[in-house]
Amino acid sequence: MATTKKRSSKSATAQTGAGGELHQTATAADARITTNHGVPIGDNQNSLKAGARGPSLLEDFVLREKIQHFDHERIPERIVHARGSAAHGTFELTHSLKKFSRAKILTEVGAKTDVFVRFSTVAGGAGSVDTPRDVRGFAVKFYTKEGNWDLVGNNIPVFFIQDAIKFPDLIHAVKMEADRGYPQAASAHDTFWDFIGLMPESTHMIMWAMSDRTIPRSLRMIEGFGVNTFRLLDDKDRATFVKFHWRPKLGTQSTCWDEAVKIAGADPDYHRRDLYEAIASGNFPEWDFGVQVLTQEQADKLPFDILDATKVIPEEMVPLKIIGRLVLNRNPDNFFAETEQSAFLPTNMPPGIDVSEDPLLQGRLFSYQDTQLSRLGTVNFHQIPINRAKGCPFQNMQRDGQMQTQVFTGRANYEPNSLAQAGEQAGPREDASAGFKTYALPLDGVKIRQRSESFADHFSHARLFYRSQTESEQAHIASALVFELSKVTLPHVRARVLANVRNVDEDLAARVASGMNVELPAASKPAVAPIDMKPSPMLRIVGKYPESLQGRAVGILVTDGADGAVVNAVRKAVEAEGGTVKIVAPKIGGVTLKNGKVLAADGQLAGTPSVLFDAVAIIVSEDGCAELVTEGAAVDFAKDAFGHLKAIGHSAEAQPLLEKAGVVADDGVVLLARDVEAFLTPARTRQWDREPSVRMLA
Ligand code: HDD
Repeated sequence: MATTKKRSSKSATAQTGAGGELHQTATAADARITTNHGVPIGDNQNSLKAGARGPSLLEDFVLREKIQHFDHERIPERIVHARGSAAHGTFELTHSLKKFSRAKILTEVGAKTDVFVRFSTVAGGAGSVDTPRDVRGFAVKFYTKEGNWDLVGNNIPVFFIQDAIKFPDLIHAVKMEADRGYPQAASAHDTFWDFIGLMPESTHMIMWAMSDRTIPRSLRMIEGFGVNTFRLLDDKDRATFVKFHWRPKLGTQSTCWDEAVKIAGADPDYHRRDLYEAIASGNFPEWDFGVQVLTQEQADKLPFDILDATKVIPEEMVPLKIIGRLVLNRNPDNFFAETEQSAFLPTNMPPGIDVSEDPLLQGRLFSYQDTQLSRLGTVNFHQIPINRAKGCPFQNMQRDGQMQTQVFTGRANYEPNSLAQAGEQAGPREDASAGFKTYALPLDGVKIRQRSESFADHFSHARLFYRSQTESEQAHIASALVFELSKVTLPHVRARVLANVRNVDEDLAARVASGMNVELPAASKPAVAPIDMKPSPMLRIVGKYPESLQGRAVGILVTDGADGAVVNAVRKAVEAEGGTVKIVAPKIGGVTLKNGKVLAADGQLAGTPSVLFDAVAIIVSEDGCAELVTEGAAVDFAKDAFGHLKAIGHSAEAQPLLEKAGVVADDGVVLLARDVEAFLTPARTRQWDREPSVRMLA
């Protein structure tokens, strides 16, 4: 496997890995299983008993240790973002931000910094599926020379609420309902929409959440955003504001809703597997890193407050500057040790980066450190290898605590001290010039619990987002709202949401009401009348991703007697463009081709539906097709591919199956000859034009 580092196997027990972590390995020379304390075990099959058929003895420390350790294997899952998948990688700065920041990570062009990135869903538990409609977390830990920098973002640039004090309410509302314990990993239920309707500030985020961005095709195809506004500080401690962005090289791509639902059954680990397999096969996912930098004066001129996390700064107003590149190139060796124990803290920032007064961010500065204590159980969680600052030394006068693994020498556990004068180790000292500094923000005010008036506009940005979308993206937002609100059982909750949506766009509200066959309520009264901003095409997905087979998967359904030359031609062409091919056959043992050769299958038809692919080819013989038309999984294979707007290449013999599946000829349905180019063109994208013929959109 390209990504798994070969580690030398000199010792039988433990070695130090790339990140200073201990790796447990065994060699042929000494592969003895031991207790946790190193005592070799003579029998790992039988417990110690009073006679062969008698009760077990308390004396059996081997049994007790093994069972006890097992009993304690689980730790509390994250209260949010519990389900995640992660990878190691490298960040390389391509353009310096020296003018604005003194952080080395933002100024040393060409320097490569190790990173660990964890993607996640928000609402579901650790064992939930990968493809619910949900925001995706995009948390990056940079192991910089000046300490860890954790940029803990999402794939959506705004948030539901403006003030952290509402976070527990938001999460309680979206998670499974308190009395019944369902639904799992779903926002389509009463309590979520009840909260949303009562919090009009969430309307902008709702537009994003109902868009296709929350049903991504792959974690390799999501954007990332720091969401909150941060500050950069230059070497004279002058400040500018900054927003951070990640742009996937493969473009932002999504599934269809019906497809996402079916993937959840076909492969609950769809995104995790996709990320793991891409990295394992050397197709390293890549993102551009961009910043929007703006001064206080520029911020003052904007028609919204940049400290309000429910607002975006349109790129048309403040352009995005690409300054770096992130590549994920190594899978974790151990899911628990790395992915599960990784702890991201928005408070981890090197000198030259600072927070803003955004009240959502301010609350985050407490929550993450605090949550690790209940999750990882000790103030020493920073010593867990994945969390350790490894780009630089870390040293201070903090001592002891549970699970302390450092062995300190000398007496210097306080500061200042004069022990050096006696020739003893004096320990570290503060660095007034290059150490972390907080921006000296002039402040003048009274203590008050009040939302700033500049946060009062809750609809202009929702309107901006909706009106910036293409027609089909707008239809998806309307349909998603219909789906979600149709699962709401309380009519007054639906009505309140609709009343808010009327302030976004009257047509959208009317479509959603009609999609539910309910009356349109009066519009809610906005605190501030929404304004119409110039549409921002940068907020779209459709038309923005590169039309390419790079990173895409093509499934080829074959039967006995299929033409192997056509199968090979498709495979060669797809792989040449960076796509992957999987052979799907009625039986896992494969098929015997027309030329008598056996073609092995990668997946059996019933377990490998077309939802797992971006495009499909159906290359079958006449007899093979006659069998497939009586097989529901084969009919669904073609029907779903068509319904999910995928290209279908097929042999002439596949026609009866296509007819049974209701596949109608269009530009995306291509008769395959040896020259497969005609299939590749539609296979590089989705057939959006087909959508009105296969789906009743709201
Ligand atoms: Fe959060 C985890 C992203 C607001 C409290 N958050 C967490 C993770 C991501 C985000 C990606 C998973 C990190 C990982 O992979 O381990 N959260 C965000 C973004 C927010 C945001 C982009 C809005 C700008 N979060 C937010 C608020 C609070 C929290 C307002 C609390 C006041 N978030 C947490 C947490 C978590 C967390 C409870 C759970 C696990 C963890 O921190 O380490 O502390």
